[in-house]
Amino acid sequence: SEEKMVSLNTIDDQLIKKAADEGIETMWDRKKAMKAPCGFGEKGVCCRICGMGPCRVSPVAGKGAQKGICGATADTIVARNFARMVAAGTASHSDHARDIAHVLHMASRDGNYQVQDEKKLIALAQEWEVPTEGRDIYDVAHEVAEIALNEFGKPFGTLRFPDRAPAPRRKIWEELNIMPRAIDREIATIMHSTHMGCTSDAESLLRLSMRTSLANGWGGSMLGTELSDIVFGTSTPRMTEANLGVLEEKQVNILLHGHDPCLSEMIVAAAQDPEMIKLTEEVGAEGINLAGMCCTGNEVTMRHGVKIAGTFYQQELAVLTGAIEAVIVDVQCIFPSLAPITDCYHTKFITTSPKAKITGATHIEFNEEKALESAKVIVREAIENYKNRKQDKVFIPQSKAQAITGYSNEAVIKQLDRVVNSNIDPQGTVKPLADVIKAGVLRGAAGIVGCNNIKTKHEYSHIEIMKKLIANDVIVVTTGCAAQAAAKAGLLSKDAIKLAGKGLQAVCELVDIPPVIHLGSCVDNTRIIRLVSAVSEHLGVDNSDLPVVGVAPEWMSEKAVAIGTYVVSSGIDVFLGITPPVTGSPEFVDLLTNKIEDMTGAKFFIDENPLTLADKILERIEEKRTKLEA
Ligand code: BF8
Ligand code: SF4
Repeated sequence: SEEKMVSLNTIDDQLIKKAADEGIETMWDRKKAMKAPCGFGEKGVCCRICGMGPCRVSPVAGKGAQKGICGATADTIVARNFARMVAAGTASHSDHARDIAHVLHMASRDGNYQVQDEKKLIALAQEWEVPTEGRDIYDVAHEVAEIALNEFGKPFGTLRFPDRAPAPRRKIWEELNIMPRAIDREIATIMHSTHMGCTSDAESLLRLSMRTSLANGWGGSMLGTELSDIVFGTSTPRMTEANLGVLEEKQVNILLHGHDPCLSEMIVAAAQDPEMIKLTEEVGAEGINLAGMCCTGNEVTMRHGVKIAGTFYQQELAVLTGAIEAVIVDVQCIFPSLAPITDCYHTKFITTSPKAKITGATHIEFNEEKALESAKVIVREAIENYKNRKQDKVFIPQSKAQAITGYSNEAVIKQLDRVVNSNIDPQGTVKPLADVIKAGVLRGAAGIVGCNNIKTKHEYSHIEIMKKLIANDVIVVTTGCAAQAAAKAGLLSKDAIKLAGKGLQAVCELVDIPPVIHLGSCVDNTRIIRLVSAVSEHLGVDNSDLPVVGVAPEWMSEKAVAIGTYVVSSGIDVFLGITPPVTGSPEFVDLLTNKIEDMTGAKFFIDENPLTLADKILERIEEKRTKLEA
């Protein structure tokens, strides 16, 4: 019911009540004002692609308009709309990665951006056959960056990273003709093929979507992860705290929200600058408290242990505390409503990217060429704003949980090394993980990822599914806002080991990890597909043979659609807790939830009830086990 949706938990409810008392509008008010969503849009059968439309065709066969003016059927319209979501998601992740490649290209020994992980840079250079012997590391970095940038628009050939996939998987991609070419090219091809009067065949549109999604997972997103690790350091496990209780009464609170570490890393550096610390003392604050939100929150927690203020749905709630001096954002998942809501307090809302200018915000463009200086200008705004905080409007809910964040694949393997007898087996492989999965000590693994969505009770699905899976000896890795939900629920701490089944408990104790493992931001879902691929290669099987699943219980963004599609295309089943706008086409639903399995060995499962979704996940994992053990 409506009531249940708004009632989140005592912490958030207190802030929602505060909003009501102060006459401030939130997403829950707007949801109410929206009334029922448009049935055509919900089912994906509204086409706005040309000026003869919009054409809304009937989602029911044999009743109402069956075709658009041009003759496009519901199947065509749904498949085209889906493809465009994949293209937008791929563009977002990949354009984020492009900025990091540019930053690597400008990195220098005495500059603001440096190479933090030389080992990873050298490994990538060798993979790409860039000479490294006797060369200055920065020359290598610049050449690697240039190759990375060429992956976006090279006129010939296919992408480089798909070479990292297991051989049987590459064969499938070649046979399906979905081996991705240049990243920008795949996005452009979708925009072209979905233009009025191009591809109308639903299955062809799905294949185009798959190829473009692979240009994300094994292209743009993977570059995002790799190059971020090289420039900012590969993440290592660290203790942190999560939820709005991390905000400090007597410090300058800066909320870092968005995605791109090029900005947030510099804000972290600026906040430690002696000049900024002095200014903080001058305004009478006890320090600068950075708190992260959404994927930027993941990026800075995994590399610096910066505390997590909360997830996507808490962005307005964070401002409602009245305790934030500045909300600093770059790109993606930022509510335009942050402008009017920050206006109700002293809080400054600072946009920094020409790609995400927001009406009513203060725009201070971040200049990568003068990154630290630029970040200091922004941080100064926040510090100077401390004196404007209105104490009578401040309410910080006293709730936070302990969490361990920042397991890269390298960090996971390091934990696994604890159980390797180096007289028998080499260190530095996924063998211990592959062994316990094969033996059934762990029944399987799940990547639980993605957003919050107002269509469901916030975080309930994430947490219920995580708890059910770990109790059944399924190890969970997590990224994005799902990871932050897990942090807030205490599932990223070793205390949560007691919630796990016996097998998983034993594994967690032995290798000293929590049962739910934080692998980073949403671009870092590439860490998951690489980990799965490493286990497949170790066992000499394909990804689709493993008892491994992807789950997006509360997804909302186009990026999530692109991720889900590349995960299925990579041979891993994806379980969705929110129905995508495809149900107006029985053919496309059948493609996603059935026929795609014949192509990729994996498919989508959709169920909006998290409890039955979890049952289906466990069932599927056992089904895959039967084959693996045969
Ligand atoms: O890329 S999980 S709400 S923050 S889209 Fe956005 Fe979804 Fe959060 Fe990061 Ni990912
Ligand atoms: Fe209508 Fe076809 Fe134009 Fe879409 S492309 S708006 S279905 S005429």
